[in-house]
Amino acid sequence: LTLLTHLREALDQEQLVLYYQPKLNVNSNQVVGMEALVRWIHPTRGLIPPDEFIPLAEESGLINQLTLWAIDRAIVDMNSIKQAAYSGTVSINVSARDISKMSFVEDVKKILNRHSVAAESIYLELTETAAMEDPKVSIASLTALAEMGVNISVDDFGTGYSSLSYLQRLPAKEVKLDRSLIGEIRSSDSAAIIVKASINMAQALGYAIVAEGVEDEETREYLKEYNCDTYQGFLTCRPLPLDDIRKWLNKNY
Ligand code: G
Ligand code: G
Ligand code: MN
Ligand code: NA
Repeated sequence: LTLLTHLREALDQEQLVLYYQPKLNVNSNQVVGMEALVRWIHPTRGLIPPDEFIPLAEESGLINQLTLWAIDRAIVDMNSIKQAAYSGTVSINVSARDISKMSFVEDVKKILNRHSVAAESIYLELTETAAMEDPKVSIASLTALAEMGVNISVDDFGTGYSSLSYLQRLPAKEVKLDRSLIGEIRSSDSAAIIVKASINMAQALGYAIVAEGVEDEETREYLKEYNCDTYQGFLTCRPLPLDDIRKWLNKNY
């Protein structure tokens, strides 16, 4: 059997699970959201990271089903850990192939309705490259989602061909600065200048900023100084299974 056949079965047999990583306010460390990150718990191979099967899902078209599953599961999971310290908003990663279909908009709406959840409580993350692969349909579907109230988030900003001029064409609420830039703040003056300028420009354009991959307190201090809104990173919490996230919330908040 091929890996793809196994992946199809995995999706049907609940072998895919979502891990969650908190998104926190840079100043207060308040939890403002969670990012869902898929993992494959393979019966013989153990934990398989998304880099090893998402490309396969994208090529085969299985990604459409996988993404809708992830949105549904993330909503159910977040409802189960909503508490005083955490409102329950959740970010799900989506691919070019998801947004290149207008039917995606209706599919998302159905999931939100099924769970009676406000569109504003989900963020859909995608890279700019993904949005520009089939810009006509993608921008139309993203715009329809944004008009419904779904938050659009631009992931991995600062890598590839992402640029602030393309960004203007997307109905995004949030921009996530890639961890390759954030990781260099301490050691490289130019990286620090780029991060600071990107934060200023993106905020002036009206976007909320998330710094990804914050691994130490010193980097967080820089981000405070730069007025960055929120961050994610190993400094505070790695992506964890739902039960461990629940424990982490109970212990820390
Ligand atoms: O969490 P981790 O480092 O393993 O994630 C690796 C990559 O896989 C990241 O780029 C992330 O955006 C992507 N990824 C994780 N979960 C999903 C998912 O549910 N759907 C899609 N399309 N990509 C995901
Ligand atoms: O592309 P995307 O931003 O969705 O990918 C998120 C990936 O980043 C996940 O695989 C997650 O495990 C990883 N990640 C999250 N926080 C950190 C961090 O502080 N350091 C590093 N190296 N990776 C991180
Ligand atoms: Mn992401
Ligand atoms: Na990213």
